[in-house]
Amino acid sequence: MTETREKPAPAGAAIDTVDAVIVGAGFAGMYMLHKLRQLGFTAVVYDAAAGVGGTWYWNRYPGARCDVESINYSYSFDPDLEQEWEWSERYATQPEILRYANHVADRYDLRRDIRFSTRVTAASFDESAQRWSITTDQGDDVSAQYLVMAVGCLSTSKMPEIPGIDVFRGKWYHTGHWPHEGVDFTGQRLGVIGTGSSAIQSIPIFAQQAAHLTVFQRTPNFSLPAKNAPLDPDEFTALKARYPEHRHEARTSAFGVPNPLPEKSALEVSDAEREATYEAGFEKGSLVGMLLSYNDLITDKAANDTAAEYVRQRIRSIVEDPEVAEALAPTDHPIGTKRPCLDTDYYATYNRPNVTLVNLRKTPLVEVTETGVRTSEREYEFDSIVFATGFDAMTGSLVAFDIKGRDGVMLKEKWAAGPRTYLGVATAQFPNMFMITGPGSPSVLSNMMISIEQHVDWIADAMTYMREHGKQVIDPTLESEDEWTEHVTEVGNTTLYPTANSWYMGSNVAGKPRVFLPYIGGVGPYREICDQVAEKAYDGFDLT
Ligand code: N01
Repeated sequence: MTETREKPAPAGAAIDTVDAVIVGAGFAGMYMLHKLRQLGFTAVVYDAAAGVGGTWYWNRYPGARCDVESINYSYSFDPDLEQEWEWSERYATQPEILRYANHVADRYDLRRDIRFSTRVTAASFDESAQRWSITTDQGDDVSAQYLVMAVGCLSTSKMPEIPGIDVFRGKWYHTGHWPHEGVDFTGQRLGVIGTGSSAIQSIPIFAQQAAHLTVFQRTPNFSLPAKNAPLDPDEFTALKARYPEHRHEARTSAFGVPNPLPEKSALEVSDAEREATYEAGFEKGSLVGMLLSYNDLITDKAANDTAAEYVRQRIRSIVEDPEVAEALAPTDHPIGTKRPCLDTDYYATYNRPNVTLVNLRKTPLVEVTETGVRTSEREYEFDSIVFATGFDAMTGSLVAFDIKGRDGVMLKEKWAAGPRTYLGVATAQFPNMFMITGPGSPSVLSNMMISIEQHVDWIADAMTYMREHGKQVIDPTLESEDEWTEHVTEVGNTTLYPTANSWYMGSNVAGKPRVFLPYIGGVGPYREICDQVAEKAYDGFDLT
């Protein structure tokens, strides 16, 4: 017997046996559930949130929006869904994206198989039954043939490693867990720690509310103007007419959005030509557009320097105080090697009289106090503090609860020196466990929607193959895992990414091994590799 065909339980009812347990009800988990249902598999989804949407459920800070264009950041699996949904802006806001996630949940009646407000607490592979046992904090104890981790790449938030947060008498917030009712900082003295994407999006709005805003910056980040605007309905209609081609271009591209690959090096053109190219890229409001201005921006430091300097000049031209401008202009990492941002009025915000930038490179943070924050230089008093300090990216949520594979091996122990995966979708000794956009796959270096759909389809195909071929267990070989893990590192080392201290490298989390986590071989080539593995009867996996 290779499959179970139980009927899905009615909403809220206890379930004890399914084909698949899916952890996470974000875009990955939602599509996985839909796909498995279509194929006649039974599945249940668990999510700690009270609703669907994953990252878009939690990250409700003011200004949160996607920096992949709306026309690309949506599902492509159903042409009817594609045609009926209308995006209002070039870059959709968090509320609009969450509405979309809820629309999808309603449209495909997904909620009846999702257990909300339920956190998975442990999963272990039972060798005798050849199945996973999964427990939750709500008392569920489920047996599943497959465990699908749809936990998201940026979902385990991270606080700064400074003492005193518990003694602060004002209010504090993390951008990744924003209160649903919103927060109004009007009239307040507000401190923000961090200058990554979440901070860069929210700071201009905080500055409009707060009596005074103090931003604590450790590393300046490159940011380009988003040039956000309402979507032109005629243009969107025209795109809808060619959505299949558009999606095909995205699936075969480098980063999961249609963009021609550049042929020229930044170093082979005249200064004037290069300047004009960067200006066009900068004015376009597209990260991929800017980073794909030339073919060597992420591989050659001298080429990268030309783009980085262009952006630094633009920062200097916006920020009036030269000392503040210098502090905001990143010089410690090549552009693109820490996740760059798209913003609306970020740099101009530092021209406001009610905004102060504190350069933590000169005066490091010492502690949070009862009344604010103390640096090596002085104390700052606040009514509220916002921690925009990011996430334990890519692996944090995969090791957040105990996952025990064959011979009692724990995933967090196996990955103590860094994640080891085959194709970023599976890891040896954890049979029948799949990861959607796991480490070692393009994931965060791509349009997540494209990568999610690719993994879900691939996993569903693998499960169907297993069912059709009377197989019970699929497990990558150690050899294929070693080869892939080495390949991910090798390709990463051909780029400038490893030269930066970034969450791509795990270096934002104390004690985390320094390993390049995503796969930079390109979305299109990666898809081909995965397809070839499937075509060769899941080459590199043991199927029993
Ligand atoms: O987090 P981050 P984020 N003392 O890790 C600082 C995606 N995203 O939530 O760089 C002082 O980027 C830290 O400083 P440093 C996107 O992929 C997408 O902003 O480590 N500072 C950094 O400045 C993004 O990259 C969207 O020196 C400390 C900041 O906190 C990812 O999520 C929107 C510190 C953390 O920045 C994460 O973004 C938002 C300390 N002890 C997010 N610890 C869009 O689609 C940390 N910091 C637009």
